[in-house]
Amino acid sequence: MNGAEALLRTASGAGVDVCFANPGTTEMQLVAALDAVPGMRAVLGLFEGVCTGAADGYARMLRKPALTVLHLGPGFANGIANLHNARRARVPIVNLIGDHASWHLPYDAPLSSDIESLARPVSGWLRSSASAKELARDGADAIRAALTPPGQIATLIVPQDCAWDVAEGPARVAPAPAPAAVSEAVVADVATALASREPAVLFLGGEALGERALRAAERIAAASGCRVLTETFYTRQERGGDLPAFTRLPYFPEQAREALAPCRHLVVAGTREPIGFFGYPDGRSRLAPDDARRLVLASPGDDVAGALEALAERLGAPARASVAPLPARPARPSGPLDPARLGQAIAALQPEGAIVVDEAATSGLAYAALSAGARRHTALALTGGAIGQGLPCATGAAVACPDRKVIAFQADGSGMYTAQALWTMARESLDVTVVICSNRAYRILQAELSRAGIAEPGVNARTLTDLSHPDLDWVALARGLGVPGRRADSAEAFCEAFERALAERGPALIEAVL
Ligand SMILES: Cc1ncc(C[n+]2csc(CCOP(=O)(O)OP(=O)(O)O)c2C)c(N)n1
Repeated sequence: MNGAEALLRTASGAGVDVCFANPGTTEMQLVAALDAVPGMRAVLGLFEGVCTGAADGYARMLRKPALTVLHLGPGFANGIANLHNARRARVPIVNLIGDHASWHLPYDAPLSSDIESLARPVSGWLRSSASAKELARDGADAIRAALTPPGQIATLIVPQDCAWDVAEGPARVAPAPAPAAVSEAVVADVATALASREPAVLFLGGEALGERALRAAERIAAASGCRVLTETFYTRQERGGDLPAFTRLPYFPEQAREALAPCRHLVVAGTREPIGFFGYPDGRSRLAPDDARRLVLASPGDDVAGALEALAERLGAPARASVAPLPARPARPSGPLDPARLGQAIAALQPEGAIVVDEAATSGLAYAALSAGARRHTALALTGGAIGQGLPCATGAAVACPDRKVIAFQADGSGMYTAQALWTMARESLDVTVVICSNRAYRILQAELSRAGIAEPGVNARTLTDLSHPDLDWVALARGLGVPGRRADSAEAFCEAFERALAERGPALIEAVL
């Protein structure tokens, strides 16, 4: 057996059996090994950002890594933006990057580059393999590193001679550590602060947005009177049905500061304290009042749900509490299509158990609130702000969960970064309904121009924020990539097209003209 096969047998033995790939000559032994190892599923992405974004979506749903196989420095570089998002999402991914044979490297062949320098900023664990005999062990270490709570990106550079030389066989992956238990002292400290009944906010993110944690948070709110706010751009949130509907922290800093005040105690669980997405000339970064006391109940990598439950117990909370009535499912809308009606339609019609990937940007604001009243679903958001994540993430989520409907709620500008994902959806018959918010603009940037005081943007500023001339034809683009598409320009037409897409299996796209 060669090194490549030993590596992939190691992965398969650890249950890592999906590979999102865009290979080249340096990865040919890895490609061949994908067939030598039974049960491996290779999925081709036509751009590396599709592979890395798909690995992110897959990991969010299954909490285990997929492999990516990427070609040298340039191929990896094409995948970095979505690895940035995945790093922010704290998900496990194992990247395998082929490199030239070790003896070929000194000659600086055309595709040679400093792969380690490219990989380091997005990799929690990084290694270049030294020999075929060590490759399987390196792979096992990479998988364990990826699965170390809360989850991280592990990147293994595979010089081609390591892949083709003879190896000894697969290695065993040591179990990753469990999430760390939060100490009673921390729980007691937070309980004392909340019991003071001074204005307090419980800020939930990361693993605190799962069902157990959300129900515990509701009990804490009932017992202490604190307010609960959730992260703006979460990795994964369970929503709808009978789950508590907490307010999401607004994106713009003025609104976020208003939502957080008044607040004497800021208790953070599963994430970090909220920080503005950007700095503005006012020089402020933090969103909670400066004089609020910061308390970290549980950090990423801790047993977040366990900590919230312990806090609820400590506060003597009732076993089941409800602090606000459950929002009603919105009615099916009618009339001209706009972001509000679009959000209403999706929230009204989305099926039980859907996975909703939200990269709808400004068109998704209404939906973000209304979806609290939708049927029970799992929502995935853009964690790192690097746009072009939605369609790949939906692809990976659909590979991970073939029995659940995936809805890719997608802004048009962001969608164009990685539109190639549609082809992978078609080829793999993935059950994804793609809704394109066709506002034909980089609307958020137009809003930012006006926030910067530019009331009348000049011709260049207009050019750089407008997507018309020519209008993108998403139905034609989808058809060209193998996905049937329809265009809707009224709420009625959208609802009809959406229901039809939901009723069928396989990918479908609706261009919602806004
Ligand atoms: C990789 C990357 N490139 C550029 C940007 C800057 N950027 C932020 S939002 C945006 C445009 C978003 O437009 P669209 O997706 O159509 O959503 P809309 O604002 O119209 O709702 C751009 C270019 C970014 N965030 N990430």
